[in-house]
Amino acid sequence: MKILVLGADGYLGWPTCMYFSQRGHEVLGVDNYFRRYASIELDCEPLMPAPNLLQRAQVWQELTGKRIEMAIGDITDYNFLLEIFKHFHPEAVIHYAEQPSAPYSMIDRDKAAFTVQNNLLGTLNIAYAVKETDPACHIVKLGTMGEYGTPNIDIEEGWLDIEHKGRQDTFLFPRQASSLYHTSKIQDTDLLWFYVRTWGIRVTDLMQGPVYGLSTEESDLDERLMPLFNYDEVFGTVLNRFIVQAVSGYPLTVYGRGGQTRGYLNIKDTMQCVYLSATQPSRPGELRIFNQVTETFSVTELAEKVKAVGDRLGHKVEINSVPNPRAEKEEHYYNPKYSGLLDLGLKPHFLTEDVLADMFRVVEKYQDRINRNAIFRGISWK
Ligand code: USQ
Repeated sequence: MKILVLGADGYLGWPTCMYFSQRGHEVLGVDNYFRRYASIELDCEPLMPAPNLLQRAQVWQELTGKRIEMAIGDITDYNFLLEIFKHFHPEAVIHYAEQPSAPYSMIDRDKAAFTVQNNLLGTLNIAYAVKETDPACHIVKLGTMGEYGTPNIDIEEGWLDIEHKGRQDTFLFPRQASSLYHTSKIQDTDLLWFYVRTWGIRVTDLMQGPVYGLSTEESDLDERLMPLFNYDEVFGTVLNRFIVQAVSGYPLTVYGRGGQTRGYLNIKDTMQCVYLSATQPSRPGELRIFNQVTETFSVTELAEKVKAVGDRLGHKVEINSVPNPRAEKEEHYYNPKYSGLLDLGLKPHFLTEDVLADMFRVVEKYQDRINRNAIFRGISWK
């Protein structure tokens, strides 16, 4: 298949390019380097040095003989994006090209405005480019479990059957996010749902939980192919942060009471989920939604797991409760359904002690590069 990966430079985008390329698909990656520039601006650069996209594609070609085409540009520029579609004729577009950080979206008005503009305009442009060039092209959008929030009922996969005054209908599951970033993801889901109903385009929305992990089968070939791995407060996800904190002797930053429960998955499973979705597309006129998680943990459970493995490996891991900078429930019911991707063929990699120990070993190699000032600054939701 011809696969267009938007947001190809990010933590998940580059591994996705390699994953499809390795399996014989033709890949074009696009990125505007937002994440790199923002990491420099906020002094929170990734743990491992990451060659730029053109360099990584070159390394990939030297090692595998497979070519990944790259284009550097901004998908909120419609003419740029349209030219990409006209040149490449993708059969599926994987949409990661969003500002992905909740704390970033809460820094100030300008960063909130950037998040809204980038995430909504980018998504709108993709819908238009698909309609104008090939309405059969399947959009696989990375959504987030955070769109649902933490409701006091089970979280279904995207849709909820409602009975009201004796009548029934099916609606998108109620959404109530707890950051401006997550709210922008609700809005881009709504944009795509509108165009699915109006133009009959085909969309899969992957409601993903926080991802952890440092490597995939493909990135293990050469350290220059590793994902852009952030461990800082802005761009790092919680488990990745805890491993880096443990290695650098920084007490693990459990926010508040630590009962916040989320659905997690290994980066290797993100690759599988996106691949399974792209190769088994939704129907024209269908918005298909999967909850992309493999198991649930509270923040305290994660911290305890990291401490157990870290202590065994000779780190003296402390767990610290810091006042929660976010506005979120710290104790709540959480029961998401996530059978759709398993039905498509997902084989989960669960969070075992061996998986944690492997993460420790990789981070230990780069411990001299850890910037302790980036770990916690307390970007407040208030
Ligand atoms: N947390 C801590 N300590 C930390 C960092 C986070 O206790 O040092 C807590 C947060 O308060 C939150 C939970 O851990 O309750 C998860 O936080 P996170 O920073 O790992 O994840 P989040 O901000 O929700 O965002 C990440 C990705 C985002 C994706 C989302 C999926 O950055 O792109 O959409 O995970 S989900 O969380 O299901 O919404």
